Amino acid sequence: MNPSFLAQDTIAALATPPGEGAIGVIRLSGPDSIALASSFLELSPVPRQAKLAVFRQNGRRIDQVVATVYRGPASFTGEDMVEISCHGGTSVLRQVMGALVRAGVRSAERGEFSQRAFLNGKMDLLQAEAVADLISARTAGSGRAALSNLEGKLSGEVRAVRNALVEAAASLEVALDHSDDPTVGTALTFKEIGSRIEVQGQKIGRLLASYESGRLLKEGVKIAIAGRPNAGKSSLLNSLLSSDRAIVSPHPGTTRDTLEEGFDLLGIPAVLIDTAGLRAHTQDPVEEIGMERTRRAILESDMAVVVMDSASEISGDDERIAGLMNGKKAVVALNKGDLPAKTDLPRVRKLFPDRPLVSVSALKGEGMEELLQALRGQVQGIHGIEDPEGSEAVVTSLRHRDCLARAKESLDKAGDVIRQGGAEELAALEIREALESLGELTGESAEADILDKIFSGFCIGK
Ligand SMILES: Nc1nc2c(ncn2[C@@H]2O[C@H](COP(=O)(O)OP(=O)(O)OP(=O)(O)O)[C@@H](O)[C@H]2O)c(=O)[nH]1
Ligand SMILES: [Mg+2]
Repeated sequence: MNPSFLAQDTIAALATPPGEGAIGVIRLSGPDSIALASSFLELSPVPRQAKLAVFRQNGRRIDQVVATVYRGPASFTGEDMVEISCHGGTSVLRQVMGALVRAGVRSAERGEFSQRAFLNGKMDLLQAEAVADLISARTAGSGRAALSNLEGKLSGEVRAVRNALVEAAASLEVALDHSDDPTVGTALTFKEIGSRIEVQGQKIGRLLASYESGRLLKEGVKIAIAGRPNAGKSSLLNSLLSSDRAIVSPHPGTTRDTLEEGFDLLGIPAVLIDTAGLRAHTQDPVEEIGMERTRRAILESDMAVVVMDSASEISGDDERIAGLMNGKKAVVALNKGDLPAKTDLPRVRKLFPDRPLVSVSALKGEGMEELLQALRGQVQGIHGIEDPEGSEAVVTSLRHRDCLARAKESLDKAGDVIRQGGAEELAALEIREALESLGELTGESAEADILDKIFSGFCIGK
């Protein structure tokens, strides 16, 4: 981190989506932002007080705006900032941005406001990433998890672990430095250090376990819709999405390729995947490729909806599909419930033991609520996903998981050394390694290129 970072230049960007809108917000950050903005419009002398003003360039009126000044460090980035709420027209925003750039403001890079906030100590890396997660959250559940991390939930827990370990490492190092002088006491005894390492290791373990729900909340629960040709998979997808997304026809083998669509599973983000129907024999090489994709989609999904045609007998294809569901979370949708039933229900139960069965009619849109509840029930067992207030810290990215896993590994090694009465310097080294990994997580010891990579994934104006 570069403490002399504080603001060589002043940046600006449109903070709202481009296109027409009631307002479009342009924000500036950096040492000259207030002086520069003042050359175009009259600002309130009082920070955080919105003021109605006219944005003028060379005496020409461009827009009537509302501007707010923030004095650093009491601002999002920690620098002086100005937020100008313009009318959200493409031409107005282009002219205002153009005028600022000609006056010496630089157009901000992706994530540059957040990066400045991070570099100025306004938030740590986990919080900055949570801002991006909150912006891209597609459902209430993922938004809640992101907000709680933005407010510092995850950072707080990681910091508490770090503090406990710093003390343990310091005690070990004092013991090392004075190993020939038994009169020098340390804050913690060897035994206390051992149990502290164990407790902190368990805490990291719990955070690691939250990755499953974190990933699902961020990326969406992948739900493959599988079944034999013509069972009504594409019809079911369309019915759940309330749109004609996939082609439906009476010809078996209509769907050739997998088709994915985002979906709100009663507050939890999901991705529905329509697949090509699976059958034992086909002469068509394209259909064969499609079926291979179906098998892969099932394998890679978090759960499946097996669609069966309840108006016909169970076939060998249905049995083979049941075999693919081994060890997979699944719900069986007995489709075409509007037609006379021909399926042998006890046999279906035997084929899919312990799996919820729901009778639906994709054609008529019946039974969808029950199907959603059954799918939601499959998600319920996942640690932390049902947490209504987002009160548990949730790890949401592979980066987080990797840092935590490395920290845990180092701590486990340190624990082993101490248990076996081994060398203090080895244990101290492993604890230092763990601290380094945790520092990478919060950004304190993250390399510049890692930071650049993270922030460049943000949107412009954030
Ligand atoms: N009566 C009735 N017909 C249905 C229902 N669901 C689907 N169908 C009909 O069944 C036929 C096949 O539907 P699709 O949704 O294309 O079936 P699919 O499983 O996607 O088939 P493939 O893509 O070929 O694997 C179409 O003629 C649908 O109109 C239902 O609930 N009731
Ligand atoms: Mg289909």
